[in-house]
Amino acid sequence: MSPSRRISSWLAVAAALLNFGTATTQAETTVKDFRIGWVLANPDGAFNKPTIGVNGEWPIPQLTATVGDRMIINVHNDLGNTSTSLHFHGFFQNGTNYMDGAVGVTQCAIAPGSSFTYDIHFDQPGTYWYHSHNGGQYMDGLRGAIVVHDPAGPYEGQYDEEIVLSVSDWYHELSGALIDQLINVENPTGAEPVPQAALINDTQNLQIPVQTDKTYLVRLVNIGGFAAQYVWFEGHSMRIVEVDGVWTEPAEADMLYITPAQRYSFLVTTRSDASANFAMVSAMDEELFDVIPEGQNSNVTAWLVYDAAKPLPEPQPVDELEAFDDFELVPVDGLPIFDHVDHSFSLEVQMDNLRDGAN
Ligand SMILES: *[C@@H]1O[C@H](CO)[C@@H](O)[C@H](O)[C@H]1NC(C)=O
Ligand SMILES: *[C@@H]1O[C@H](CO)[C@@H](O)[C@H](O)[C@H]1NC(C)=O
Ligand SMILES: *[C@@H]1O[C@H](CO)[C@@H](O)[C@H](O)[C@H]1NC(C)=O
Ligand SMILES: *[C@@H]1O[C@H](CO)[C@@H](O)[C@H](O)[C@H]1NC(C)=O
Ligand SMILES: [Cu+2]
Repeated sequence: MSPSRRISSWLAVAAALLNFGTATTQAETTVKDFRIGWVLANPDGAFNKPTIGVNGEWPIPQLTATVGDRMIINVHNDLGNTSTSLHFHGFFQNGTNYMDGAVGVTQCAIAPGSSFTYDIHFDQPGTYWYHSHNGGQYMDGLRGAIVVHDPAGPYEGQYDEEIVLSVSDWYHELSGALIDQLINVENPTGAEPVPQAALINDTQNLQIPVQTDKTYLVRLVNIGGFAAQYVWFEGHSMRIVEVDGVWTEPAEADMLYITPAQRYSFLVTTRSDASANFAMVSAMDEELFDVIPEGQNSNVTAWLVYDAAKPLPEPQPVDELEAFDDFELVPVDGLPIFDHVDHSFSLEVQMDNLRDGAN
């Protein structure tokens, strides 16, 4: 047991004692050791690409907690040739800016060969994600989902199981080269590099086992770098209940539009018979792309698998990509909208070119 583990278990005892009598669950402290290093990965079947993994594995682990829990992550940078960091996306980090991972803004990069310990308090419920916040590095693979369970949540008891899914985009080049293409005199409009493939759960053709007559809470997070995606399930509708860590009134949707960093949770009720399997499709919004790379896989399919012995049907083309309008979502917290403004000021923001012509 390392000294930090011993200290943290004492803190966990203290935290549990403080919680005693006030809550039905006790806050837990978990300790993780993350050695961040290069691995090879080929999620789109094109070729093995150098990819940033954790403890020799990729995709990197999902972080799972319950509101009030604390997680201590000892990060060691094994990358050898580049610095790194971790950012816990969506958490307020009130008073703990230096744990926020934004390199050059709130913390220094973790240099090759050195370590940094993150001490994260998961005080907000919902679906989040974590990723490198050093240049464009998370596009090289250092990105994963975070789930913070909410025992007092408004939908507790209304679903049988939880399914966590990511959508993302995959580039065939490393982020350093992509940033060079983006901020470049040859690219005065600032057109973003276009990804080669869409992924669900950092792979393609994922099979998601489901059972009949069950309600699943699906937590969906876009951990991609650039592409917003349209997401739908054939033969099933979605009842949205969370967006970006905020519980919402239930809202029926057939298709979602999810941008990088955005999260949705929705309830899906399965069918009563297991006679067929159903496609889930995630389609990158091609209107974002300046050019479509040769051989791009802009759509990715997964399946709700009721019966593994039955075929996995090809998805049907959709005539119109028409997604749920998230402005219609209503938060359950009932906070009134501010009714007046005391003082307002305007900020003008524009894309422009530097003196050397780069955007
Ligand atoms: C860093 O190492 C990886 C893995 O060996 C390699 O693919 C990548 O090109 C290197 N990056 C730089 C900037 O040297
Ligand atoms: C942040 O923390 C301070 C000090 O504990 C507290 O006074 C403040 O209300 C917190 N802010 C938010 C938004 O929670
Ligand atoms: C999808 O990825 C998440 C990790 O974010 C994992 O918890 C889940 O089990 C994966 N789903 C399947 C069907 O493999
Ligand atoms: C992706 O799916 C949409 C909806 O069915 C379709 O319009 C589009 O042509 C597909 N894209 C590709 C490259 O197959
Ligand atoms: Cu983020």
